[in-house]
Amino acid sequence: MQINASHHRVHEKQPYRTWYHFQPPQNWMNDPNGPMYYKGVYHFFYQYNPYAATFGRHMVWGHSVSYDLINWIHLNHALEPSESYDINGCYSGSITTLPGEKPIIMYTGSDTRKHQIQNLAMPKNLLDPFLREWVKHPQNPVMTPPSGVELDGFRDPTTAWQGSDGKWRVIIGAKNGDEGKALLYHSEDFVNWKLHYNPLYASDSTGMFECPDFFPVYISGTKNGVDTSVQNSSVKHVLKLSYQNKQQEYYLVGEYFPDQEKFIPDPDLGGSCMDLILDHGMFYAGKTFFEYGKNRRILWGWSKECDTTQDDVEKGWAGLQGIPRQVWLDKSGKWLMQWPIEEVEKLRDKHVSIMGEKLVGGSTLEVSGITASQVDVEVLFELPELESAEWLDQSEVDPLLLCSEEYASRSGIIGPFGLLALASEDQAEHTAIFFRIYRAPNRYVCFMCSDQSRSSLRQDLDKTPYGTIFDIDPNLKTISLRSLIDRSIIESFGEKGRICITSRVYPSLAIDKDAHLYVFNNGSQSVVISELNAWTMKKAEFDQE
Ligand code: DQQ
Repeated sequence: MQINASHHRVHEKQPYRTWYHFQPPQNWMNDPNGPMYYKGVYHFFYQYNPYAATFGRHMVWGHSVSYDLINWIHLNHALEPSESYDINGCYSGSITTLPGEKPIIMYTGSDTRKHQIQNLAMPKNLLDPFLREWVKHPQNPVMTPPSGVELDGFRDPTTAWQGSDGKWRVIIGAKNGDEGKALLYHSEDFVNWKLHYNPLYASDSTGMFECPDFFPVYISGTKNGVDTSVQNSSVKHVLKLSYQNKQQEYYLVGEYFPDQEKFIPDPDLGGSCMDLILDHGMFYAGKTFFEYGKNRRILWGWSKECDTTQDDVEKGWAGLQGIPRQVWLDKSGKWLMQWPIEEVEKLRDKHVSIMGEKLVGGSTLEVSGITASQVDVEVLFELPELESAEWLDQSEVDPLLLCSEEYASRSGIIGPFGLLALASEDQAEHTAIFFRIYRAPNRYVCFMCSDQSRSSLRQDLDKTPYGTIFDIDPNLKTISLRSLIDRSIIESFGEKGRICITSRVYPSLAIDKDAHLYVFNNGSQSVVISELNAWTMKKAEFDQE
């Protein structure tokens, strides 16, 4: 039975509601759950509070379906608290497709005592193309917190994978104090699960590993994805963990040895590479799925609001999902690449381009002729000789500090250069997404930042700037930036998807027709806009069944 959702009307003037990023009609949404492609239909489930625009005690699994991952039909909730084992919330989980094309949800229930336990649910009718109704398994719960794990720190099952011995394996996120654990369970029948004596991975200072995700990636550098159960010499494995203490998405690339149930992360990347983080901005609880038809692995992630709870209540909603991203292992074998799924390009409408335009130091150029509040923009910058870059003493570098303090407006040598998105005409409001290149002993490094500090004249917002530093090829001639701008979200992809940063912003002037988009260069060396293409984005369709 469907919970009677609150009919709080979403505020009429909604400059921050997105045109093409997924959101339900109203109320609070957080983690993506159980994404899958099944018989021609994409399913997307999500943590949802049907009663309010804030997180609540009775979280349900919202459910929407799509034929293209861009236009969606919202359905009734797939799971709602109803039994003693999930009465305090149906929390995050995943879907595995069992032999005979039978999808099964494993999700965390918060029980009568708020202990976290794992449960199963199956579609009521496999012939329903939208799999609208889900039935909870009679043997729930199938896992309860083992010893050495906190009773409310045992959640978020991954998609399961099957070993060559035919057994299913699944990871459950867990914690004990500051210790995070990726617990591994085995099962012959998906119902009776046995804890493996060692966690697949553990750390001592991260806090809870929320929303783990574990999947193989080809080492050849191809963009093709691979099924979660594949294990052979052509793949490495990625273990993605949402560190609760840091509220950020970390991942490890390494070797998985199923016989010993060991995952050994590759040794330190060395150089100036920081920890591997999926997205340096507001992007959390990510989850991937493999799509057979198009042979790709797709990542979803939740982008939380940075305004106040009061704002959310007034808006009547909170939470967005990033545009789904294709993920693959870079040909270096060291990090993941991410790129918005090609389907988003269907929404591209009015197009403008700039070719071969030199941007001298201190200059700004408007990208006019588009609706700058919802844009897909791709720009390729031609760089000057890297030898001219300024020196950086890396021991003193904190990228976040460097990105802040209106760093984009200060002059350097090669950069800062990039985009001013959602800018007011006088540029008093803008979000600067930019690069700056430095020399370091034996190498060159690049900063990429997304700086919200001037994103709004409003004072009561979280405007923390985001950024990172990464090594670049000393022969690098060009660097690329793509931003998906959508009213209150800017997803940016640097260097063809090597670095991703998602920002949430709430301009007070730069809204609707009053938003502008600029390219800028504050480095003393000129950079050339080798090619820039920008498209106004059409509205995606979100229908309620
Ligand atoms: N959100 C869910 C949990 C998960 C957390 C509850 C991560 O299952 O650990 O809504 O954002």
